[in-house]
Amino acid sequence: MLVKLTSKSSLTEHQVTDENIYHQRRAILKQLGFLGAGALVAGVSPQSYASWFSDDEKPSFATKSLNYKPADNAAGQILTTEKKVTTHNNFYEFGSQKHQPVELSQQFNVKPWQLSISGECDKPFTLDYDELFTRFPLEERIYRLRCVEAWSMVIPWLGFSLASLIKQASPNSKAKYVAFETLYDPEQMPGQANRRLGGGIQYPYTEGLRIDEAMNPLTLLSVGLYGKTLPPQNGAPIRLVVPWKYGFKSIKSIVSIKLISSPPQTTWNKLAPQEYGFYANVNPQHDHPRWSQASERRITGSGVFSSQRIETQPFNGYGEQVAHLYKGMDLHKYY
Ligand SMILES: Nc1nc2c(c(=O)[nH]1)N[C@H]1C(S)=C(S)[C@@H](COP(=O)(O)O)O[C@H]1N2
Ligand SMILES: [Mo]
Repeated sequence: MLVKLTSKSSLTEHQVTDENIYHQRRAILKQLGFLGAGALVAGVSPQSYASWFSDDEKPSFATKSLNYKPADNAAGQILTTEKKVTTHNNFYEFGSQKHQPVELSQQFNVKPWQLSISGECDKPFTLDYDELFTRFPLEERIYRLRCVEAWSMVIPWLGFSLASLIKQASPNSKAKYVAFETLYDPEQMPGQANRRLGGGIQYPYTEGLRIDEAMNPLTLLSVGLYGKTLPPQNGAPIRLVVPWKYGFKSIKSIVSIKLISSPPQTTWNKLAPQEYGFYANVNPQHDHPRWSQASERRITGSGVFSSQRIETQPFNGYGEQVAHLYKGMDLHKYY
Protein backbone atom coordinates (compact mmCIF):
# COMPACT_ATOMS: atom_id res chain seq x y z
CA MET A 1 0.00 0.00 0.00
CA LEU A 2 1.32 3.40 -0.83
CA VAL A 3 1.35 5.72 2.12
CA LYS A 4 1.64 9.44 1.94
CA LEU A 5 4.91 9.89 3.75
CA THR A 6 6.76 13.16 3.91
CA SER A 7 10.02 13.08 1.98
CA LYS A 8 11.86 13.05 5.27
CA SER A 9 10.28 9.81 6.39
CA SER A 10 9.83 8.11 3.03
CA LEU A 11 11.39 4.71 2.77
CA THR A 12 13.96 3.36 0.40
CA GLU A 13 15.59 -0.03 0.31
CA HIS A 14 18.87 1.58 1.34
CA GLN A 15 17.41 2.96 4.53
CA VAL A 16 15.78 -0.24 5.59
CA THR A 17 18.70 -2.53 4.80
CA ASP A 18 22.10 -1.60 3.52
CA GLU A 19 21.91 -2.27 -0.21
CA ASN A 20 24.88 -4.62 -0.43
CA ILE A 21 23.70 -6.76 2.46
CA TYR A 22 20.28 -6.79 0.90
CA HIS A 23 21.47 -8.05 -2.49
CA GLN A 24 23.84 -10.53 -0.93
CA ARG A 25 21.08 -11.99 1.18
CA ARG A 26 18.68 -12.12 -1.75
CA ALA A 27 21.26 -14.06 -3.77
CA ILE A 28 21.74 -16.55 -0.97
CA LEU A 29 18.04 -16.99 -0.40
CA LYS A 30 17.57 -17.52 -4.12
CA GLN A 31 20.32 -20.09 -4.27
CA LEU A 32 18.68 -22.02 -1.48
CA GLY A 33 15.37 -21.91 -3.26
CA PHE A 34 13.92 -19.92 -0.42
CA LEU A 35 12.51 -17.33 -2.79
CA GLY A 36 10.82 -20.21 -4.60
CA ALA A 37 7.71 -22.17 -3.81
CA GLY A 38 8.75 -23.91 -0.60
CA ALA A 39 10.50 -22.59 2.43
CA LEU A 40 12.93 -25.50 2.55
CA VAL A 41 14.71 -27.17 -0.32
CA ALA A 42 15.13 -30.91 -0.44
CA GLY A 43 18.71 -31.78 0.33
CA VAL A 44 19.48 -28.66 2.26
CA SER A 45 19.35 -29.45 5.93
CA PRO A 46 18.24 -26.74 8.33
CA GLN A 47 21.74 -26.80 9.77
CA SER A 48 23.27 -25.60 6.52
CA TYR A 49 21.42 -22.34 6.95
CA ALA A 50 23.23 -21.70 10.18
CA SER A 51 26.37 -20.33 8.59
CA TRP A 52 24.45 -17.97 6.34
CA PHE A 53 21.77 -16.61 8.58
CA SER A 54 21.69 -15.15 12.01
CA ASP A 55 19.15 -16.82 14.26
CA ASP A 56 16.29 -14.54 13.35
CA GLU A 57 16.86 -14.90 9.61
CA LYS A 58 16.67 -18.65 9.21
CA PRO A 59 13.90 -19.53 6.73
CA SER A 60 12.32 -22.30 8.72
CA PHE A 61 8.55 -21.96 8.74
CA ALA A 62 6.96 -25.29 7.85
CA THR A 63 3.50 -25.48 6.29
CA LYS A 64 1.49 -28.70 6.35
CA SER A 65 -1.05 -30.31 4.02
CA LEU A 66 -4.75 -29.91 4.77
CA ASN A 67 -7.84 -31.93 3.89
CA TYR A 68 -10.46 -29.93 2.02
CA LYS A 69 -13.16 -30.01 -0.62
CA PRO A 70 -11.53 -28.88 -3.86
CA ALA A 71 -12.93 -25.93 -5.82
CA ASP A 72 -14.16 -26.37 -9.34
CA ASN A 73 -12.43 -23.83 -11.52
CA ALA A 74 -15.25 -23.76 -14.05
CA ALA A 75 -14.30 -20.29 -15.21
CA GLY A 76 -10.85 -21.66 -16.03
CA GLN A 77 -9.06 -18.85 -14.26
CA ILE A 78 -5.29 -18.88 -14.50
CA LEU A 79 -3.92 -19.15 -10.99
CA THR A 80 -1.09 -16.95 -9.84
CA THR A 81 1.87 -19.22 -9.11
CA GLU A 82 2.40 -20.30 -5.52
CA LYS A 83 5.85 -18.76 -5.66
CA LYS A 84 4.43 -15.35 -6.57
CA VAL A 85 1.58 -15.57 -4.03
CA THR A 86 4.06 -16.29 -1.25
CA THR A 87 6.84 -13.83 -2.16
CA HIS A 88 4.99 -10.68 -3.27
CA ASN A 89 3.09 -9.62 -0.19
CA ASN A 90 1.64 -6.74 1.73
CA PHE A 91 2.03 -7.45 5.43
CA TYR A 92 3.44 -4.33 7.02
CA GLU A 93 3.99 -6.05 10.36
CA PHE A 94 6.89 -7.72 8.54
CA GLY A 95 7.99 -4.75 6.45
CA SER A 96 6.35 -2.45 3.94
CA GLN A 97 8.28 -3.61 0.86
CA LYS A 98 6.76 -6.47 -1.14
CA HIS A 99 9.75 -8.78 -0.67
CA GLN A 100 10.09 -8.22 3.09
CA PRO A 101 7.23 -10.28 4.58
CA VAL A 102 8.62 -13.58 3.28
CA GLU A 103 12.12 -12.64 4.35
CA LEU A 104 11.28 -11.40 7.83
CA SER A 105 8.47 -13.70 8.95
CA GLN A 106 9.83 -17.25 8.82
CA GLN A 107 10.40 -17.39 12.57
CA PHE A 108 6.81 -16.39 13.27
CA ASN A 109 5.41 -18.61 16.00
CA VAL A 110 1.73 -19.42 15.45
CA LYS A 111 1.45 -22.02 18.22
CA PRO A 112 -0.21 -21.50 20.55
CA TRP A 113 -2.81 -19.28 18.88
CA GLN A 114 -6.09 -17.96 20.22
CA LEU A 115 -8.84 -16.49 18.08
CA SER A 116 -11.68 -15.06 20.11
CA ILE A 117 -15.16 -14.24 18.91
CA SER A 118 -16.90 -11.92 21.33
CA GLY A 119 -19.07 -8.84 21.74
CA GLU A 120 -22.78 -8.64 20.93
CA CYS A 121 -23.56 -12.35 21.02
CA ASP A 122 -24.95 -14.99 23.36
CA LYS A 123 -22.23 -17.59 22.91
CA PRO A 124 -18.77 -16.04 22.69
CA PHE A 125 -15.95 -18.54 22.26
CA THR A 126 -12.27 -18.96 21.53
CA LEU A 127 -10.59 -21.23 19.01
CA ASP A 128 -7.11 -22.56 19.68
CA TYR A 129 -4.64 -23.39 16.92
CA ASP A 130 -5.89 -26.90 16.14
CA GLU A 131 -9.54 -25.85 16.19
CA LEU A 132 -8.88 -23.36 13.39
CA PHE A 133 -8.54 -26.37 11.10
CA THR A 134 -11.03 -28.78 12.66
CA ARG A 135 -14.06 -26.83 13.90
CA PHE A 136 -15.41 -26.24 10.36
CA PRO A 137 -15.05 -28.34 7.20
CA LEU A 138 -12.47 -26.75 4.92
CA GLU A 139 -13.15 -25.92 1.31
CA GLU A 140 -11.07 -24.47 -1.47
CA ARG A 141 -12.12 -21.15 -3.03
CA ILE A 142 -10.39 -19.63 -6.02
CA TYR A 143 -10.68 -15.87 -5.65
CA ARG A 144 -9.30 -12.82 -7.39
CA LEU A 145 -7.43 -10.55 -4.98
CA ARG A 146 -7.43 -6.90 -6.11
CA CYS A 147 -5.03 -4.67 -4.20
CA VAL A 148 -5.87 -0.98 -3.97
CA GLU A 149 -2.44 -0.39 -5.54
CA ALA A 150 -3.90 -1.69 -8.86
CA TRP A 151 -2.34 -5.12 -9.09
CA SER A 152 -4.18 -8.42 -8.70
CA MET A 153 -3.68 -12.16 -8.34
CA VAL A 154 -5.84 -15.31 -8.49
CA ILE A 155 -5.36 -17.42 -5.37
CA PRO A 156 -6.66 -20.85 -4.33
CA TRP A 157 -7.53 -20.29 -0.66
CA LEU A 158 -8.61 -22.92 1.86
CA GLY A 159 -11.00 -22.02 4.61
CA PHE A 160 -14.60 -21.66 5.74
CA SER A 161 -17.25 -18.96 5.61
CA LEU A 162 -17.02 -16.27 8.25
CA ALA A 163 -20.81 -16.66 8.47
CA SER A 164 -20.51 -20.18 9.88
CA LEU A 165 -18.26 -18.93 12.68
CA ILE A 166 -20.48 -15.94 13.49
CA LYS A 167 -23.60 -18.12 13.58
CA GLN A 168 -22.03 -20.34 16.25
CA ALA A 169 -21.63 -17.28 18.46
CA SER A 170 -25.38 -16.47 18.25
CA PRO A 171 -25.19 -12.73 17.52
CA ASN A 172 -27.83 -10.55 19.18
CA SER A 173 -29.79 -7.69 17.58
CA LYS A 174 -27.11 -5.12 18.45
CA ALA A 175 -24.53 -6.88 16.29
CA LYS A 176 -24.43 -4.48 13.33
CA TYR A 177 -20.70 -4.54 12.54
CA VAL A 178 -17.76 -6.89 12.91
CA ALA A 179 -14.34 -5.65 14.07
CA PHE A 180 -11.17 -7.65 13.36
CA GLU A 181 -7.77 -7.33 14.96
CA THR A 182 -4.34 -8.69 14.00
CA LEU A 183 -1.93 -10.02 16.62
CA TYR A 184 0.08 -7.33 18.39
CA ASP A 185 3.52 -8.71 19.18
CA PRO A 186 6.40 -6.35 18.39
CA GLU A 187 8.92 -8.99 19.45
CA GLN A 188 7.79 -11.21 16.60
CA MET A 189 6.64 -8.56 14.18
CA PRO A 190 9.52 -6.20 13.39
CA GLY A 191 7.25 -3.74 11.58
CA GLN A 192 5.38 -3.16 14.83
CA ALA A 193 8.62 -2.42 16.65
CA ASN A 194 10.08 -0.11 14.01
CA ARG A 195 8.02 2.72 12.59
CA ARG A 196 10.02 2.87 9.36
CA LEU A 197 9.87 -0.83 8.66
CA GLY A 198 6.18 -0.85 9.57
CA GLY A 199 5.31 1.92 7.13
CA GLY A 200 4.22 4.36 9.82
CA ILE A 201 0.88 2.73 10.48
CA GLN A 202 -0.62 2.26 13.91
CA TYR A 203 -0.70 -1.28 15.29
CA PRO A 204 -2.49 -3.52 15.87
CA TYR A 205 -3.88 -3.55 12.34
CA THR A 206 -7.67 -3.47 12.50
CA GLU A 207 -10.43 -3.95 9.95
CA GLY A 208 -14.18 -4.10 9.87
CA LEU A 209 -17.26 -5.15 7.94
CA ARG A 210 -20.95 -4.49 8.18
CA ILE A 211 -22.71 -7.57 9.56
CA ASP A 212 -24.44 -8.32 6.25
CA GLU A 213 -21.09 -8.14 4.44
CA ALA A 214 -19.62 -10.45 7.05
CA MET A 215 -22.50 -12.92 6.63
CA ASN A 216 -22.27 -12.98 2.83
CA PRO A 217 -21.30 -16.50 1.73
CA LEU A 218 -18.30 -15.17 -0.25
CA THR A 219 -16.62 -13.82 2.88
CA LEU A 220 -13.97 -16.34 3.82
CA LEU A 221 -11.81 -17.05 6.82
CA SER A 222 -8.75 -18.60 5.24
CA VAL A 223 -6.39 -21.00 6.98
CA GLY A 224 -4.48 -22.14 3.90
CA LEU A 225 -3.56 -21.77 0.26
CA TYR A 226 -2.37 -24.13 -2.45
CA GLY A 227 -3.44 -27.14 -0.36
CA LYS A 228 -1.41 -26.28 2.74
CA THR A 229 -1.58 -24.16 5.87
CA LEU A 230 -0.83 -20.47 5.32
CA PRO A 231 2.78 -19.36 5.41
CA PRO A 232 3.36 -16.41 7.77
CA GLN A 233 3.70 -13.87 4.96
CA ASN A 234 0.13 -14.63 3.84
CA GLY A 235 -1.36 -14.26 7.32
CA ALA A 236 -0.85 -17.49 9.24
CA PRO A 237 -2.62 -19.07 10.91
CA ILE A 238 -5.93 -17.41 9.94
CA ARG A 239 -6.85 -14.38 7.85
CA LEU A 240 -9.87 -12.84 6.22
CA VAL A 241 -10.52 -12.85 2.46
CA VAL A 242 -13.21 -10.48 1.12
CA PRO A 243 -12.86 -10.86 -2.64
CA TRP A 244 -15.03 -7.93 -3.79
CA LYS A 245 -13.11 -5.41 -1.68
CA TYR A 246 -9.61 -4.02 -1.99
CA GLY A 247 -6.98 -6.30 -0.49
CA PHE A 248 -6.38 -4.21 2.62
CA LYS A 249 -9.76 -5.33 4.00
CA SER A 250 -8.45 -8.91 4.04
CA ILE A 251 -6.75 -8.66 7.43
CA LYS A 252 -4.08 -11.21 8.34
CA SER A 253 -3.12 -13.20 11.44
CA ILE A 254 -6.37 -12.45 13.27
CA VAL A 255 -6.68 -12.84 17.05
CA SER A 256 -10.00 -11.10 17.63
CA ILE A 257 -13.38 -10.94 15.91
CA LYS A 258 -15.82 -8.73 17.76
CA LEU A 259 -19.50 -8.16 17.08
CA ILE A 260 -20.31 -4.52 17.76
CA SER A 261 -23.09 -1.96 17.33
CA SER A 262 -21.28 0.92 15.59
CA PRO A 263 -18.69 1.12 12.78
CA PRO A 264 -15.21 0.08 13.92
CA GLN A 265 -12.08 2.08 13.23
CA THR A 266 -9.99 0.61 10.45
CA THR A 267 -6.25 1.02 9.99
CA TRP A 268 -6.02 2.54 6.51
CA ASN A 269 -9.10 4.68 6.91
CA LYS A 270 -7.66 6.17 10.07
CA LEU A 271 -4.34 6.88 8.35
CA ALA A 272 -5.71 8.47 5.17
CA PRO A 273 -9.52 8.72 5.24
CA GLN A 274 -9.77 10.57 1.93
CA GLU A 275 -7.85 7.75 0.21
CA TYR A 276 -9.15 4.60 1.89
CA GLY A 277 -12.80 4.31 2.83
CA PHE A 278 -14.48 1.94 5.24
CA TYR A 279 -16.24 0.10 2.41
CA ALA A 280 -13.31 -0.21 -0.02
CA ASN A 281 -15.39 -2.03 -2.59
CA VAL A 282 -13.48 -2.53 -5.83
CA ASN A 283 -14.83 0.23 -8.09
CA PRO A 284 -13.21 1.07 -11.44
CA GLN A 285 -15.28 4.27 -11.55
CA HIS A 286 -13.96 5.67 -8.32
CA ASP A 287 -10.31 6.55 -8.65
CA HIS A 288 -7.88 6.72 -5.82
CA PRO A 289 -6.93 10.41 -5.37
CA ARG A 290 -3.44 9.60 -6.65
CA TRP A 291 -4.07 6.96 -9.34
CA SER A 292 -6.73 5.42 -11.57
CA GLN A 293 -8.64 2.31 -10.49
CA ALA A 294 -9.96 1.61 -14.00
CA SER A 295 -7.43 -1.12 -14.71
CA GLU A 296 -5.06 -3.43 -12.89
CA ARG A 297 -1.90 -5.41 -13.46
CA ARG A 298 -2.82 -9.09 -13.25
CA ILE A 299 0.15 -10.95 -11.85
CA THR A 300 0.22 -14.64 -12.78
CA GLY A 301 3.90 -15.16 -12.16
CA SER A 302 4.49 -17.34 -15.21
CA GLY A 303 4.12 -17.54 -18.97
CA VAL A 304 3.88 -14.86 -21.61
CA PHE A 305 1.26 -12.97 -19.63
CA SER A 306 3.05 -13.14 -16.32
CA SER A 307 1.94 -9.57 -15.76
CA GLN A 308 -0.83 -8.20 -17.97
CA ARG A 309 -2.92 -5.04 -17.77
CA ILE A 310 -6.64 -5.81 -17.64
CA GLU A 311 -9.79 -3.83 -16.92
CA THR A 312 -10.96 -3.73 -13.33
CA GLN A 313 -14.49 -5.06 -12.76
CA PRO A 314 -17.04 -3.48 -10.40
CA PHE A 315 -16.95 -5.41 -7.12
CA ASN A 316 -13.95 -7.22 -8.61
CA GLY A 317 -16.34 -9.25 -10.75
CA TYR A 318 -18.47 -10.46 -7.82
CA GLY A 319 -21.34 -7.98 -8.38
CA GLU A 320 -23.92 -10.69 -8.90
CA GLN A 321 -23.31 -11.97 -5.38
CA VAL A 322 -22.83 -8.67 -3.54
CA ALA A 323 -24.16 -5.61 -5.42
CA HIS A 324 -27.49 -5.93 -3.59
CA LEU A 325 -25.74 -5.12 -0.32
CA TYR A 326 -25.18 -1.56 -1.54
CA LYS A 327 -28.50 -0.89 -3.26
CA GLY A 328 -29.38 2.79 -3.19
CA MET A 329 -26.00 3.83 -1.76
CA ASP A 330 -23.86 6.49 -3.42
CA LEU A 331 -20.69 4.50 -4.08
CA HIS A 332 -18.64 7.67 -4.58
CA LYS A 333 -19.60 8.85 -1.14
CA TYR A 334 -19.21 5.43 0.45
CA TYR A 335 -15.94 4.42 -1.23
N1 LIG B 1 -2.42 -7.41 9.36
C1 LIG B 1 -2.31 -7.05 8.07
N2 LIG B 1 -3.18 -7.53 7.18
C2 LIG B 1 -3.07 -7.19 5.86
C3 LIG B 1 -2.06 -6.28 5.43
C4 LIG B 1 -1.14 -5.80 6.41
O1 LIG B 1 -0.22 -5.02 6.11
N3 LIG B 1 -1.30 -6.22 7.71
N4 LIG B 1 -2.02 -5.90 4.10
C5 LIG B 1 -3.28 -6.01 3.33
C6 LIG B 1 -3.11 -5.76 1.91
S1 LIG B 1 -2.85 -4.15 1.45
C7 LIG B 1 -3.24 -6.75 0.97
S2 LIG B 1 -3.23 -6.39 -0.69
C8 LIG B 1 -3.38 -8.17 1.36
C9 LIG B 1 -2.29 -8.99 0.70
O2 LIG B 1 -2.46 -10.35 0.94
P1 LIG B 1 -1.38 -11.39 0.40
O3 LIG B 1 -0.03 -10.89 0.76
O4 LIG B 1 -1.72 -12.69 1.04
O5 LIG B 1 -1.56 -11.44 -1.10
O6 LIG B 1 -3.29 -8.35 2.76
C10 LIG B 1 -3.96 -7.36 3.55
N5 LIG B 1 -3.95 -7.73 4.96
MO1 LIG C 1 -3.35 -4.06 -0.81
